[in-house]
Amino acid sequence: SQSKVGWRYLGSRFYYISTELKTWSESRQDCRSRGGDLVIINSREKQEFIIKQLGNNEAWIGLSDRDTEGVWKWVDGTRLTTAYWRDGEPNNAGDEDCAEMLSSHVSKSWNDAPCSAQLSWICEKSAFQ
Ligand code: 2F8
Repeated sequence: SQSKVGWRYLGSRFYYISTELKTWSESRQDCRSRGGDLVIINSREKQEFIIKQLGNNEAWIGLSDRDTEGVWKWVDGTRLTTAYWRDGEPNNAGDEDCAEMLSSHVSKSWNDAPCSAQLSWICEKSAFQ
């Protein structure tokens, strides 16, 4: 199996926060090359865990509305249900189709940003592979 150096463990899954900066698509490619994908945040526990790992930083998560404006989907194709947007987000300011996590209040920490922005990113992969 692949290296787990730099990965943190929660609930049978590993999470990795990059130190480099990349666009959303390049970030996703990196996660896939590591045997995972950009993180899907589908519980309050995961949201809290990721916020703690992130520290004073911002990073891509596996959420975008690139296919249909205003329809936010996770990288596994599922629709967004529970969301943790900042107040006033997503606002598509300019043209923003990719979601990032910012270090702010745990229940309000996401922003939509231009997919071409260079940010850190968060990968997730199963512990069983
Ligand atoms: O005030 C919220 C606003 O802040 C920035 O725009 C000024 C963000 N832009 C980028 O991250 C590129 C907006 O996404 C955000 O809505």
